[in-house]
Amino acid sequence: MPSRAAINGSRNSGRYQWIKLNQILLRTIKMKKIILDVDTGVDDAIAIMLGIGDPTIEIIGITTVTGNVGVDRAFENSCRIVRYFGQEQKIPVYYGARENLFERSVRAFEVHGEDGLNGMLPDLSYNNTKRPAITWLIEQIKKFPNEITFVGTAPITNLALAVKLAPEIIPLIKEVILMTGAFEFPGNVTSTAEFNAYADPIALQIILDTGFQSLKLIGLDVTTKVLLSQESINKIQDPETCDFLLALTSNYRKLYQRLYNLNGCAMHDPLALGIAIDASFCGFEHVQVSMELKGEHTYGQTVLNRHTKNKNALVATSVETERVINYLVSQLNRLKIVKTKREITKLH
Ligand SMILES: [Ca+2]
Repeated sequence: MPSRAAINGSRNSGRYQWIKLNQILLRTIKMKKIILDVDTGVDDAIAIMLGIGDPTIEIIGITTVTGNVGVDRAFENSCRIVRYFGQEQKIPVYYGARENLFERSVRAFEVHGEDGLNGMLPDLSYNNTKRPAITWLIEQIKKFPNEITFVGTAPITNLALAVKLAPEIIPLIKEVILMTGAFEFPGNVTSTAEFNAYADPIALQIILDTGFQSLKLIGLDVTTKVLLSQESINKIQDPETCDFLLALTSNYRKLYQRLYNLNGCAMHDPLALGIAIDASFCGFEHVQVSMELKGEHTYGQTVLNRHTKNKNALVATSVETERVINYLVSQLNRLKIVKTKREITKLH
């Protein structure tokens, strides 16, 4: 008869092997390499958090651009979020285009606050090196041909510049997924234009003309249906992460309540990253999309055409709202805030 120690040893060894097997499986599954292109306001920050939380993807880097806020702030905010969750050694942040290709300046301070994160992270001076985003982007796409999914949740200036500078990368990108556009839904900057499309419609037209292997557009038609409510955030078990998310989204949720009488704020950017992980969250239609670049009242509109053979994009037309929110909350539940004492002092 084997001794208790031997049985325990055998159990422990079995458990150890099970954990090892899971780790190996996870590494095998975690093959999806993602570059996240952001203009970090509130929902970009939550997309970054989702990317950190989901163990099945690898965010190989974050590129930043002027959009909701200027690129300096977008860069700083992204660095802070990555650092706040202890990922600064794993997820590098790069500094992208200061100017959009279109000269009209548009920001989203009403939604995201002057600093993009509604004053939620302390104003610490980090020694973040401002490594250039566009050259890094080109290098990575060449280094990992047909492996990289590019997820853009901002005006698409960085990728447009990259494909103009190095068109040889175009067939090497596995997939491009963009939070952009309002197709059969009103705009959120003008009555017809969505923010990311409006902020740089010339860049978006370049992307639409490029001919990627796969281009998915996740517009307001679906993102406005995915609402993160206080009740959903309260399901997050780690009290610090829960409090952080409640505070981060507070103004944003109030704005949705005031403007639209809705309980919860739209998860535009997390949905785009979610599609990179599980495309079945949305239904898609293969269509042609063109940018309105001349209209006095319709500038920046994403114009959808079903009546042509020249299709250039898959546009999201439906979304499984509850499944997306459950997924988002489950991944955010994995997060743990990592702070230094100095940061805690500054927060209070
Ligand atoms: Ca964004």
